[in-house]
Amino acid sequence: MPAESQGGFFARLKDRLMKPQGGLASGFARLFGARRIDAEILEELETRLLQADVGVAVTTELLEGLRKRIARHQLDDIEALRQALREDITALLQPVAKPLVIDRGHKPYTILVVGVNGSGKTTSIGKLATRYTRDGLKVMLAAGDTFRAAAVEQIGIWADRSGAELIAQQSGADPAAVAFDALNAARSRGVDVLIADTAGRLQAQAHLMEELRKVRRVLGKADATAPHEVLLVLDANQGQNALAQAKQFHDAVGVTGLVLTKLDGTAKGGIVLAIAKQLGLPIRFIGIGEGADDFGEFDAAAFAAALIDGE
Ligand SMILES: Nc1nc2c(ncn2[C@@H]2O[C@H](COP(=O)(O)OP(=O)(O)O)[C@@H](O)[C@H]2O)c(=O)[nH]1
Ligand SMILES: [Mg+2]
Repeated sequence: MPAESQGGFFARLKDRLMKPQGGLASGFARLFGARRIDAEILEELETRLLQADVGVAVTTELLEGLRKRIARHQLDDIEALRQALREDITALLQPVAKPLVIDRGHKPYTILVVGVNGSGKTTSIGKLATRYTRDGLKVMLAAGDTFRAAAVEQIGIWADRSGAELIAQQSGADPAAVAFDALNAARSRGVDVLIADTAGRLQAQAHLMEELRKVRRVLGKADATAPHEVLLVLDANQGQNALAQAKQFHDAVGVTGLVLTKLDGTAKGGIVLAIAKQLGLPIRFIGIGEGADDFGEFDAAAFAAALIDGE
């Protein structure tokens, strides 16, 4: 993304994390409002981190780091505390802030998108299609959520809007067959990026994981190197629950990257820190709204600043 629009994106990220209706950053902004460093403020900081679903492990680590520096008189005012916290959070997020690089050596570069129902898979696929077609790439979408008729319609709208091609079958079709056909069609039409949607809910979790494994396997039959990226889409509002989902999907299909959605207005955005620390999986993109442009690459320093700096 050009520097200019990336800057605009982070201004909006900050704005949306700050949303008065329970946004994560609003609590931090109030906390850092002109006060002295004392036991009470650290206590309050701890409470807010836990409320934001940062989790006990990361909260403890952050607080211990700050307490040590306070004891050594390295932080003498609230501004220094705020800056230290921002730097610590940046350092924690940095290792997972790895953008997705489309390897042009694979044609099509194949992205398999997984996640529970409602997490934002299809929307994120639409946003990705918008991004990549704008970059001049030829994009194809595979309507692999054949479970609901509405799902095929929804991805079709995104394909039209973004100018991506669409491969779909009737609802109830085998999603592995859709993926297989799509990969072959993509190859013969010279597509650069193929993005395959999947269902998020089946009769049972075991069923879903089995189906996803099959889609993965079948893609590998059409191209031994595919899929090149397995993107897991997680809804930040799920908080600690998102961590459990990630472990399940990772065990089943081997996740290579994450998309964290709905960071706009969530009170649980602290889960990003827990995910970074505990999963160590690359965070590729974040979603901050329903529109095509409410989407961008994950940047550790920008995210930490949006979280901590307040108004
Ligand atoms: N506010 C907000 N809504 C989102 C975001 N991403 C997706 N949604 C909405 O979440 C709902 C479910 O998204 P969808 O893509 O259909 O989820 P799927 O079932 O995983 O494919 C839709 O109403 C989307 O518009 C986001 O980043 N922010
Ligand atoms: Mg969907």
